[in-house]
Amino acid sequence: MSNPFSFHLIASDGTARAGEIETAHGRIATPAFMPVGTQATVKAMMPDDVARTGADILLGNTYHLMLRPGPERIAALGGLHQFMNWHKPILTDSGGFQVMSLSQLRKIDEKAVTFRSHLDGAMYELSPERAVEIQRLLGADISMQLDECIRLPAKRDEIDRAMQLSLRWAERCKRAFEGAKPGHALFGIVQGGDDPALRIASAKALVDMDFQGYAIGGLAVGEPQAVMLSMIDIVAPVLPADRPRYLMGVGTPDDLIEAIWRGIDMFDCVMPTRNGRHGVAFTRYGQINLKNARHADDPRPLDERSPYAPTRTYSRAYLHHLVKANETLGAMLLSQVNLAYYQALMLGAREAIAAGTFNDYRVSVKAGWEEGDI
Ligand code: PRF
Repeated sequence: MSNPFSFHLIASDGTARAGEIETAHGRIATPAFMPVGTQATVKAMMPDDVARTGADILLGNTYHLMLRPGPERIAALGGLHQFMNWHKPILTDSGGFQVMSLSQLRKIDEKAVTFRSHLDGAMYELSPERAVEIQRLLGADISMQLDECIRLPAKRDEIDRAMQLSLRWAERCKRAFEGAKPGHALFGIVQGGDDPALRIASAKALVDMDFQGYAIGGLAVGEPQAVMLSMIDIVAPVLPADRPRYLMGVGTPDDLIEAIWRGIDMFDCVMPTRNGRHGVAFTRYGQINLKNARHADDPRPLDERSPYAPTRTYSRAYLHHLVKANETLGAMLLSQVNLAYYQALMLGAREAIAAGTFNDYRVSVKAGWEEGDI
């Protein structure tokens, strides 16, 4: 029998928090960044390499895996951890957001979202109950409720409707999750767009339902960073201090630092791996576009002081060459370099929070991005 799911705070510094989540597949130090492993792989990376960057947990996607290879097949093959050879915790997103951004022809009603697969045109139905069942078949340590996320800007009526529907789906997901194995958790998702009153109403209603953790969804969907941060400022105080808080699909290193400062514990984003595959490195000096011809003769590594060996080892000239030649190794190395940078940023945040110096840390990492490397 595995340990129950738990979260405890280790330290706080103003509203910033450092803590630890315990799951069926082990511990997650927070603030935590979750690399995105959409199709049962973090693109261009071996699972051991993902772990070596410092990741405690990965994100998987209900939407992609329900279409291919199918959750029943993954369950028969021993679950997602076994299938992809990743034996640390996995959080799965519920699919609602991906249906909205990827599928053609979709219809949302009270019962479910019905959509046409972007792969072969077949019709699928994803209800709150099926979303929970799929995540159980995958063996997710942390499952997410099915929600409806809408792009901003949007009319208040539309934001309100999607938020209320998400609350009703939250209740159905909670009921469907009853009887889950120990060490597994279900998180609710706060919606409400850029409307403070709707955000507060959503958060309060979810807190009354008593989830094991709370996500803030519906942000980084077209609004300015200042609006996103003000929504976190409004929602975080409504959430219980003893549960983890997850900002979905965010973001840049600056977004992460600013959100941690406001009390967020968990993040996921495709940015480090996607930008890496497109030739962009994240470093203490900010983003470096290795496609740029100015790197062609540069023998320096990306960051000679990095604790991560590949970041110290390969010259900018070599990385430039790999990227220009479209070599697979370029995508592999830059995905690793970027995830290692994101993880180092999280480790630095955890240490600074424990030391009570998070604001100094925040100011100094931002100064590094501003200064650049020349
Ligand atoms: N809901 C879900 N997944 C998400 C989001 C959301 O609102 C976002 C928004 N940034 C990213 N991923 N279920």
